[in-house]
Amino acid sequence: MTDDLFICIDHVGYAVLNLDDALKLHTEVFGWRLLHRETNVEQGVEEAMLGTGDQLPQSAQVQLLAPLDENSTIAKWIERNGGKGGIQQVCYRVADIDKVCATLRDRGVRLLYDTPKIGTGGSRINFAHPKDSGGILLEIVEPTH
Ligand code: V0V
Repeated sequence: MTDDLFICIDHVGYAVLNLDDALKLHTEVFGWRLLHRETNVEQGVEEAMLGTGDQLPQSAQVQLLAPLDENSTIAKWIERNGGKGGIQQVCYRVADIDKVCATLRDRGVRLLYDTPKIGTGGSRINFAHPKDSGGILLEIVEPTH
């Protein structure tokens, strides 16, 4: 057991305009394998997780995030980015999200949610505000297994 806060980079999240088009590019051209796909209404996204293994969680996956509607945080991000997709977030994997969130709060980092929300595959997620993490939207995930 170490004192490390984070285990590894879990995934990098790409905002995309159309999930099927982006999937075609990232699987057929770049050769990633589609590991998981779901709609998360609370987060306003249709998402796909890409990796090299057969099941979650893989190290350093690629997550494609398409907006469900114009109110989605992803739609707002794309609009602010001149109507184009791009890297919207980086996600760090943790073993105990409640403990890590408490430590980050103690260190002055504002987290977006008081308690974690549900993310990919039933995982528990929270986000550090970009203003407190060097301008990068930082997601923290505790996978289900
Ligand atoms: C906004 N800002 C960003 C940013 N989004 N900076 C870096 N990366 C981003 N992705 C900056 C923006 O330019 C402003 O800077 C400032 O933050 C506040 O922006 P705002 O317009 O006032 O706020 P909003 O409405 O854009 O909201 C920003 C936040 C929002 C971060 C609060 O995007 C949010 O709630 N995100 C967390 C949820 C999320 O991203 N869900 C989709 C992924 P200036 O102009 O003031 O300097 S769902 C997911 O990852 C799942 C399901 C999963 O992994 O399992």
